[in-house]
Amino acid sequence: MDQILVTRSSMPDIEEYTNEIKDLWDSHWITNMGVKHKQLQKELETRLNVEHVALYCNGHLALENILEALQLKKGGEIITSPFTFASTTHAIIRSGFEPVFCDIDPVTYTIDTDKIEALITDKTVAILPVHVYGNICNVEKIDEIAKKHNLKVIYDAAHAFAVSYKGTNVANFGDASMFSFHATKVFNTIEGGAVCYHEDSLEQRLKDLKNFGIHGPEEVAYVGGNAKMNEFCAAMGICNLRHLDEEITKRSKVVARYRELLSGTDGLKLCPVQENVTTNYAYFPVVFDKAVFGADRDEVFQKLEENGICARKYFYPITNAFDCYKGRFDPNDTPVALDISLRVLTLPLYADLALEDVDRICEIILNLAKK
Ligand code: T4K
Repeated sequence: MDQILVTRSSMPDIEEYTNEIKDLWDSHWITNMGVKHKQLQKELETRLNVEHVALYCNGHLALENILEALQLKKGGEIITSPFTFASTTHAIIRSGFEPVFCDIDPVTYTIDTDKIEALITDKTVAILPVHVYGNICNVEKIDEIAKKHNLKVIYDAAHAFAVSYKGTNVANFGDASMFSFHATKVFNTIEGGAVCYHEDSLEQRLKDLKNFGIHGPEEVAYVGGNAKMNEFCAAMGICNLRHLDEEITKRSKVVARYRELLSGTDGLKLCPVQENVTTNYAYFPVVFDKAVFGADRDEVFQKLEENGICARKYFYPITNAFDCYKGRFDPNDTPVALDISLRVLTLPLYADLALEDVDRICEIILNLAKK
């Protein structure tokens, strides 16, 4: 039996993709903001209904670039949560800021907005919340806190492409949002990412920063790197965008089946459906309580693996417990995040995951439950 991995990249038919890239053989223009790049950028601005989209070679560099472009005071503190992928915290530190870790809400696993204000000091320059698993942060409360304390808000929306709240696409919240278009995401450009933002003045700075800081033929304005999206990735994005709605519908069926089979099991917690949110069904996290369920996360992980099913411990360890930050942060400062990270497992989820496979995965899990 084939292995089932935590996810599988969505890809268009090969003919559709080869057709899309044919004209690149005529132009020989294969990177540095070519026609595909421009087309995808425009299509995303329309789709997300946002003023500006800047495309990147990946989400991580998109995040580093927006942190740089906002010209925040270097060395300043950025309030964020540790229950996320390595990228979020690394981007803050690599960009010359100090992360200040706020605990997470035990229901959505996003930043606990009741705990943000106590962490604000005269060094705080921004808040960087994560729409983790595509669960939307409390954007209204974050906006209120940011306005009151004059802070910038940059969302890590890596998981939240195509998600909307009260009819507004999430790309519109805060000063900027970063999306990942990595192969593992609901919408992929092979590797890729984007920053969505409102302020016109950021446009040129972001363009310069992702292209070595080059502002004109004879002017280098910033110490920039290279973070441009190439034409082959942009072409993949153009193709995948055509199928996005269909992809999300297929994912919704997989999630519905998981919910049908796992909901109501004692000691097994699923994320509730968020009110007023149109979701993208990006991840399916399950949190185990061994005392009630009968097995812990690691036992479930192991049993699935023995059956060729590779679930993942997203997000364990939490970023403030990483080896590379040993002694610098204390994961006990964020006890909810620490606890969830020890008990969570994200189950396989992708558009073409067969419902029979979902049944099998659930059966293996439920067989571990206390009888
Ligand atoms: N912020 C957050 C909150 C993020 O989650 C991420 C990325 C970022 C920022 C940074 O965005 P990017 O710079 O990556 O655009 C994966 C992804 O590499 C990473 O993009 C993602 N988050 C993270 C949550 O998951 P790994 O180390 O788990 O990847 P890997 O290679 O183990 O792949 C996972 C599964 O995906 C495989 O078992 C099979 C499937 N897969 C993988 C690849 C590479 C495919 O089907 N096709 C593929 O090409 O990090």
